[in-house]
Amino acid sequence: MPRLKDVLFKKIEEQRPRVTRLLKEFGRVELDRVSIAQAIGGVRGVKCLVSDISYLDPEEGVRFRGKTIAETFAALPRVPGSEYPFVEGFWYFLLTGEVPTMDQTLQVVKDFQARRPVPGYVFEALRAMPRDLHPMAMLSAAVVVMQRESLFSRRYNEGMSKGDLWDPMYEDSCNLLARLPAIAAFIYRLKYKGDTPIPSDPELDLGGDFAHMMGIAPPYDDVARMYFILHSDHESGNVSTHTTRLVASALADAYYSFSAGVNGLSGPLHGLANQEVLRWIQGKMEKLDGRIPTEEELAAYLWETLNSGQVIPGYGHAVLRRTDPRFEAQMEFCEKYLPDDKLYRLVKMLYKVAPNVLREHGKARNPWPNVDAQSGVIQWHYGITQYEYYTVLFAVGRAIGVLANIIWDRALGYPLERPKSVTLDMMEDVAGIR
Ligand code: NMX
Ligand code: MLT
Repeated sequence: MPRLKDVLFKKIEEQRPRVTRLLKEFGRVELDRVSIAQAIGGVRGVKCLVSDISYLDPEEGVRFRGKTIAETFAALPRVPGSEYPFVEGFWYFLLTGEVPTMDQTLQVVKDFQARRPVPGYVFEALRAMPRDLHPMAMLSAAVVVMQRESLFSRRYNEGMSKGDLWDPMYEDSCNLLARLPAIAAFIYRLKYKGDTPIPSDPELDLGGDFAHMMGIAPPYDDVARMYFILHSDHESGNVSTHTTRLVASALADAYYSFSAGVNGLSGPLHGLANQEVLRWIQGKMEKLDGRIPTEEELAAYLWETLNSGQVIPGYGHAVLRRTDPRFEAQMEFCEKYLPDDKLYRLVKMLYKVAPNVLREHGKARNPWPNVDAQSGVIQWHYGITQYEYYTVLFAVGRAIGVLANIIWDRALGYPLERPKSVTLDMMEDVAGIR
């Protein structure tokens, strides 16, 4: 049976001529134009990035390698006795675009198990950090510290051909991805469980081992698998994917690049919103001495937040114009496993009330919930009440998508990313007002 790396290389060889042809024969064909509003407004909607890993349709939501979330979950081999697929099989799928067989999946599981041991100095570095450091800062630092292991940097320094760069990028990415669950679980148990790490179980798959190292019983293993897959990628323009690719375009290795992506994810308008949702909801419950608010009370709280100039966390999106299907996928899980959970009932009520309030407020282009509106509820239910930790879970999932992206970036020889900036004077000249 060919290894994932061999299957990937075959795919790379198939794709390379497509890029060469597009560049050579059609390089001057216009994909898009840029307006002043777009230049000032965060490059919203400008088609200027390329990725085959996932695509985000505003009306439909994300597709991973052409498959919707439901199709992805249905197609991939499942962990025996579990309702969700192996994360390792999903990695195979994102990298190659091919749904792996069970044997191919198990081959990756085995490969990842061998790559799993985290160098001891990473844990020592984490232990030396102040315990009240945000877990995202800890994660980012741990990943950068592990840069010492980078094969890409070593081989680049030894001098290697541009066409081969994808190979050590693949090795670094697999090593990093295989080790991230142990690092994330270590941070959790260091910060919140009195430094009581649980060693990895070498027999388990990535999701199962993560649940085991967190010390949380099933079905949390399925929560982990679902969560990591759902958060993996959201086409390429989102802050964490774009940052990781941008940094990697300077031929920085996977450790430096992903650490930068983690830093981007830690912003409250991006991944940190899942922590903010819980903080916001808890804020309301505290005011009511733990009581679930009525719809009217919730609407008044939404207005209070908006009128004080803050955003409603977990609502709105830069691209989506409907309820995020990742929100719906998590809702399905909640309906099945925790329909009576207090927080879940509140999130459901919020889903009923918030879109109308946001529409009436009239600013947000998309009044519907995004992935972050739901994810903290599930974590809280399974005992992770330290909501500042939630974005770390998002980051472990996001690693799958961004690392797949940077392997392909090197495989297809994409160059240094370097867009052009203009001055306000220049824009006023173009507008004819100066
Ligand atoms: N609550 C209040 N105002 C909002 C919201 C919201 N949830 N969403 C958008 N707006 C405002 C936005 O701040 C902007 O105001 P202004 O004109 O004063 O600058 C206006 O509506 C237009 O923004 P949009 O074009 O609809 O959204 P944009 O693409 O600029 O931003 C987000 C997208 C996701 C940053 C924005 O919807 C937001 O801040 N949402 C809350 C935070 C959040 O949930 N982020 C997580 C996104 C998903 N993720 O994981 O990354
Ligand atoms: C993401 O998953 O990255 C977020 O939904 C943000 C985005 O797509 O812009």
